[in-house]
Amino acid sequence: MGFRCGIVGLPNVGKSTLFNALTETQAAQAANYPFCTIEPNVGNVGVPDARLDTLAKIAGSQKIIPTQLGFVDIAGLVRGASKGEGLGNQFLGNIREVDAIIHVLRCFENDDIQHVDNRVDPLSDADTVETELMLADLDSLEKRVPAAAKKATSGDKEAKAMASVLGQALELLREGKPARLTQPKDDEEERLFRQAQLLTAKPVLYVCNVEEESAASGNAHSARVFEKAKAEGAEAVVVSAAIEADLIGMDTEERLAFLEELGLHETGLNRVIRAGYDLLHLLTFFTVGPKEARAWTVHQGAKAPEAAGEIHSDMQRGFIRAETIAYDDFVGLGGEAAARDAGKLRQEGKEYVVKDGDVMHFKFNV
Ligand SMILES: Nc1nc2c(ncn2[C@@H]2O[C@H](COP(=O)(O)OP(=O)(O)O)[C@@H](O)[C@H]2O)c(=O)[nH]1
Ligand SMILES: [Mg+2]
Repeated sequence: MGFRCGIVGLPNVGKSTLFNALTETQAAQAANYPFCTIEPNVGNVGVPDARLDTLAKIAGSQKIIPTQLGFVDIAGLVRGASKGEGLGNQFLGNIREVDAIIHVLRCFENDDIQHVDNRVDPLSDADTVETELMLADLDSLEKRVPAAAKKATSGDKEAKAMASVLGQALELLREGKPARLTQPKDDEEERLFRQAQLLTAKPVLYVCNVEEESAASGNAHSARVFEKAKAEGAEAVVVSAAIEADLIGMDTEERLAFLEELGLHETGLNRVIRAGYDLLHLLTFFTVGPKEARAWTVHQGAKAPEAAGEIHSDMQRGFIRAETIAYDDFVGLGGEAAARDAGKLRQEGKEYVVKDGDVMHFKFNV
């Protein structure tokens, strides 16, 4: 399906450093996985998940294949981007296409690296970026809302629902608030709202890029970002892009020693990837066998045939049932055969809503 997070932020805050670390480190780590950089600024990375290793060990799988998440390094945000300044239009188009936004904020002091406004102030930086995104949404809605309202007068149900959510979003933006505060009334409005692809409707993760010494505990700048995130119901993580860049090319042992020295338990990248994944309201299910243990991604709320379709469209088309074992049962009982004997292998049909951690095996006929 290909879920993507777009990395945005002002120039010189560490976006490309983070993006390169994400893709290069993962490329080296996932040696048995066909890593792909689709375009120079787009890369897919494996989502770290300890459960997959546990399942593979139990099943004696030869190969481990993590599920993937896409990242896009989106350059070109400057003040005035919403009016086409800099790479404005291209920038906005790139953001429109991603599912979630990773907003990198400069939280490190370093006189050698120029800040566009000659000061380190992540909250003000965040405002600058968010203002551009809100202006762009406002601009597009000022045109779309009257058109939608006109169409709604015909009595068409979908047109009415669209006019309602877009109208709500426009009100919010006029008050200087992001469109993500819009409250769709039902699933239909929710779907139409997503379809509208407003920039400020996308979920946001703030990444505080701090100096090396603050990677473990954050600093005063990142603390302010965390407060902001909390007030907005958004997520934030602390990373040092410089450390992540240093980790490129180290083997697992070197990496662990280096991280320990810095008081870190895992790479910041792992935390960014997982937080990005959480942001998208996704869940993971597994397929496990002697050949490979593999993780797959679907939206929360997806039913069994849709999950089957992630593996192959034939499996969705000819879906019969899904033999399903909960992760805890699979691990607790020690594998598929034992879970089956204990009556923990369930036969689930078309209406089954997939749960995070399900180990699944699809029966299909085409
Ligand atoms: N000291 C320090 N420098 C950094 C850090 N992250 C990025 N930089 C440097 O800041 C400059 C801009 O980084 P870059 O990733 O290209 O920023 P972008 O414009 O947001 O893509 C480069 O010279 C980086 O080496 C960091 O965490 N600490
Ligand atoms: Mg860059």
